[in-house]
Amino acid sequence: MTSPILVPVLGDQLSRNISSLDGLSPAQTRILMMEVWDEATYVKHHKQKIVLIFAAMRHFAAELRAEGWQVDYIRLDDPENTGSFTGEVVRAVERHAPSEVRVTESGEWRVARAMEEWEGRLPCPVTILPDTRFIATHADFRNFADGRKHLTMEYFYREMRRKTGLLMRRDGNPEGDQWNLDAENREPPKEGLRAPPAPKFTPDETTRAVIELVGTRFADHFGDLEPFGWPVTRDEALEAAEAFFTRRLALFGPYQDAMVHGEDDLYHSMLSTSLNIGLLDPLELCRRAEDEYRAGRAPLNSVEGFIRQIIGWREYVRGFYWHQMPDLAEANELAANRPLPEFFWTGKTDMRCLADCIRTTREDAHAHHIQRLMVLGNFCLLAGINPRDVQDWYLAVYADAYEWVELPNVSGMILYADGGNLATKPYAASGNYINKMSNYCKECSYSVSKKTGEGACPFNPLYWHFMDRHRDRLESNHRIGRIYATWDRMDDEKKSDYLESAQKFLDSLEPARKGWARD
Ligand code: FAD
Ligand code: DLZ
Ligand code: SF4
Repeated sequence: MTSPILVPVLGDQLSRNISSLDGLSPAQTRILMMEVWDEATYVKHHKQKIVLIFAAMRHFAAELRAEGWQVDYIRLDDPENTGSFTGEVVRAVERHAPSEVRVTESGEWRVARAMEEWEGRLPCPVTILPDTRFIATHADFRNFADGRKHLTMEYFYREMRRKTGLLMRRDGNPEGDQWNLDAENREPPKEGLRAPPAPKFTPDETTRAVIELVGTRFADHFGDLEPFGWPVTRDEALEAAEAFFTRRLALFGPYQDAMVHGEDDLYHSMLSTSLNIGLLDPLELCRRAEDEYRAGRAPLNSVEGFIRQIIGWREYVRGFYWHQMPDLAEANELAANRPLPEFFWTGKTDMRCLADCIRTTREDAHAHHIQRLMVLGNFCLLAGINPRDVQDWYLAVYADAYEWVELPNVSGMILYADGGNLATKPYAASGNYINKMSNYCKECSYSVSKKTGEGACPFNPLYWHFMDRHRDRLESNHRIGRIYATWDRMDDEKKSDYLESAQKFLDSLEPARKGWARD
């Protein structure tokens, strides 16, 4: 082959429809895939996340080769491996003297900045193409955001419904005459609520080799290595999706916010890991969900709820990330400065809700949305944990975590660190909310009904401590300001009981030792 086009395909671009391969033939192309130390360690990812990416990359490379593509696949342990994307692209250019390097834009700011420097370092042109796996382009988001005071997701979501036609009627109105059925997505769990299990996939020889590699090379990273059951090929991901549509979707809506001890994922899809690396396409999933509604097999609140998560939240946070970076990574509106407690890594806490969410995170590299938001996130918000520690934790521990989706959720949704651009109010809640939406409290060593003092659920005093210390910032917020009338009606003794209980609890937190998230 003379002067091929070199196409680096990153670990979250494992799709035959990736824009960098569009219009190319195997004869003119050299694909480059690389397992690199920098990506595996810029935060110390959960072991299963590294297995997922490397195993999916190796399977994808094998599929491409079977179709006739020429793939340079650089393994982590290849002796010449430089450990970075840039180093490997430079080496591949030296090997093949390509006429052009063509790549799909990176999902992350950090890597996008590195890619922008390739042109200056390489003797050939570099073309960076848009990532067409997303429904909203960067320009779509800019058009939505320009001139708006608040970047409310709801209005963006409606534009995405119109753009895709999903759950739209011919007359231009939404199916069911309502855009958003969120109010029908909040059923507390019934006694004994159990969901059909999500499929787990037995690792084949390729995946087993990666498990061994990760067990050896990343032994000090957080999380259980096995059992590993995530889909690592498109066929497996499609099987997981089908299982969701036929067995879980119908009850996804009502129980979207419910939490049950031991039922880690309830009716959630467990598809984010496959979606985020390109094994599944967001639109194909939404159209499949819509089919279930049209065939009368799933109700509107479930199907709209699922579609909203994908063309609403997922697209929105991606647009928001690129719109707000790089400032978003540094934002700390509430001046939160407490270090993350050690128990986020060890799971050793008497708070049963937190212990359970951390356990599922350690075992599966996954926790569902309300666990991430209203248990773990709510704790970080109320306790005033600094955004940098929280970002590192979420980025490291979840198999679906990439900065474009993690950061807006962490800094915007849970911490209010962006000053309310993403969330119109902080998602602050006392133990009451967790008690209503879960069965955690029944067997907790704290009492959720006790407000202060020994044995009181820590969320109760922490809630008022948070409200009190941020009064200046939050009182004028029309969605939360009314809460101060309740605070003001309390007598001074009760107020100081709350504040003292919270302070005592905060003082008892042991900060995480260095080295969990980064070396
Ligand atoms: P389901 O509940 O079945 O939802 C379907 C799909 O909708 C998901 O697969 C996901 O692609 C999308 N989705 C749902 N909620 C969101 C959201 N808030 N933002 C973006 N997409 C969403 N999701 C990630 O993919 N990666 C992350 O790093 C990530 N970090 C998060 C951090 C915090 C603090 C919070 C509150 C949420 C985070 N989420 C993240 C969103 C959400 O929790 C996960 O997408 C979800 O738990 C994945 O499980 P699932 O596939 O079963 O989701
Ligand atoms: C997350 C990750 C990890 C752990 N390792 C690799 C890798 O070795 N090679 C690779 O191509 N991609 C990896 N990834 C995913 C990248 O971090 C991701 O592609 C970039 O962050 C861009 O979004
Ligand atoms: Fe969590 Fe409080 Fe309930 Fe215990 S009592 S499970 S700490 S909300």
